[in-house]
Amino acid sequence: MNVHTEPFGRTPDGEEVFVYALTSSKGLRARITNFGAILVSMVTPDRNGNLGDVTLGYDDLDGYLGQQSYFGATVGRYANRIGKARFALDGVEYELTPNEGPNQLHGGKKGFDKVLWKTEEVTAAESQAWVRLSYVSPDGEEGYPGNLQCKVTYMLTNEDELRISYEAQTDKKTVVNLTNHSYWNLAGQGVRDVLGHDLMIHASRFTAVNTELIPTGALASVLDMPLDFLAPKTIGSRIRQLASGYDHNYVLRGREGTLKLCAKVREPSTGRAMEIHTTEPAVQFYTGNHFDGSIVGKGGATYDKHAGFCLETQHFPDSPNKPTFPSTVLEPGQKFTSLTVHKFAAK
Ligand code: FUC
Repeated sequence: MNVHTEPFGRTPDGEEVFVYALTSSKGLRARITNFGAILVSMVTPDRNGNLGDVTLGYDDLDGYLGQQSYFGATVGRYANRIGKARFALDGVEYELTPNEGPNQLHGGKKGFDKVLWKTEEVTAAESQAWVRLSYVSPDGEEGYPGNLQCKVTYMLTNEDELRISYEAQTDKKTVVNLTNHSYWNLAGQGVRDVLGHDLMIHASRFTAVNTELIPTGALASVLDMPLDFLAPKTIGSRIRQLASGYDHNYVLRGREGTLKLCAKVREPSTGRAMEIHTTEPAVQFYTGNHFDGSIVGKGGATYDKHAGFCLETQHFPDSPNKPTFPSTVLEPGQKFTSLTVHKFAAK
């Protein structure tokens, strides 16, 4: 395995930003920047051994500085939505920065995707290579209580896996929900839309939501709905039955906290496949519904509607206001941990 560090530009404050390229002996390559702890690219072979970048994003730091799409980003302190941008802990009300109408999305105006992370460790060993990034989110940032010390580790293995793991600790009771927001296209980024990918999601229920995508508290069945991916189907097979595409939080089968199957995806023209396992209880499936061709991404590609899909492993949206949902509370003295494994293949 191999790790290569390259300069990636400077933030508007003049701080130097880097890209860490992790390469496996089979040629898989993951590039990660410490700005936003973003996965910049993921190169994997197709069934004929042709290498291709399977994530959407930008060629340079400038693209990421102002981005609204969360390409490849680490999302926090709370991924997904918190209704009315508020919650209470032990009778104390916390008001967050609203950034989607009255609600908060993906950690607020300046979430973890827009801050510079510190590089803790960059290592290449025989069968894995990894980079560990850290960020201390100060007490009160975007309205959240507690200084939160966060770590994200991206590890590439010789087993063709990209393993993304998280750790967090706080000095005051708080909430935390972290995810990676990569947009995948296994045909190769910018090639065509993702509607022809075969998808299986290991979930029979989803969190029912109101018109602002805030959960009602009910867990509804996917059966007999376009949301049912228990048996593999193409992403496009029923997408037209939905208003603009998929943007749903699926409740994964299996026990929370254990590494379990989340989803399997395969792109027929290249044979590229990806299998996701996670310790998280849910996954947000999003089909890039907001893309309209106006974003110029890597290699000059323009991203049209459904140019990529996200499978964001996470806790349920609005958990801080939903006592029946798995808890996202983190107490001082506890350690939050989370792991998601993406295994790539071509067949
Ligand atoms: C997903 C969705 C949101 C939003 C964002 C860019 O997480 O849940 O609706 O559009 O991506």
